[in-house]
Amino acid sequence: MEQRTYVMIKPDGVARGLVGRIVGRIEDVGLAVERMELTSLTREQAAANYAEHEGKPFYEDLVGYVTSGPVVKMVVAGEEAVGIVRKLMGATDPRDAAPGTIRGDFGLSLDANIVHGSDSPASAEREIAIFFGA
Ligand code: IDP
Ligand code: MG
Repeated sequence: MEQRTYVMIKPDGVARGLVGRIVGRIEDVGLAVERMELTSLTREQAAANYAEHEGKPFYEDLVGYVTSGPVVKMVVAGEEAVGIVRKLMGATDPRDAAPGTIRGDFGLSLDANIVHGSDSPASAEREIAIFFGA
């Protein structure tokens, strides 16, 4: 099924100069970047994006981290885009992420894990609205 997903290169990915390689991996598997912008997130946007984690011990650090520097936000489209981007990203903890995945190859820690991708088509719709409007 043709889908859209929200992808964000987190501050560590931008700071380390990984934008081109990450976009390349997305394009290599035939997905299309429909929107892309280098920007800084407001606290409100970060809190809305991670609302499911509110109250967890890492929540404040996570919101602080993703608002600590510029990110690259994207809308990525294509056949099964949501699941394929999650596969490209690899496991949440870079220590568990397989080699060949973005987090497996570049991630340094659980909070600095390079990239965000929506976890379902419903999350994608919600997140695209938060970051790009309706
Ligand atoms: P995901 O990014 O793979 O979807 P989530 O469970 O949705 O993973 O968590 C969102 C983000 O919060 C993760 O990418 C990671 O940066 C951070 N995170 C998740 N679990 C922990 C934790 O236990 N400690 C610190 N940070 C965490
Ligand atoms: Mg998630």
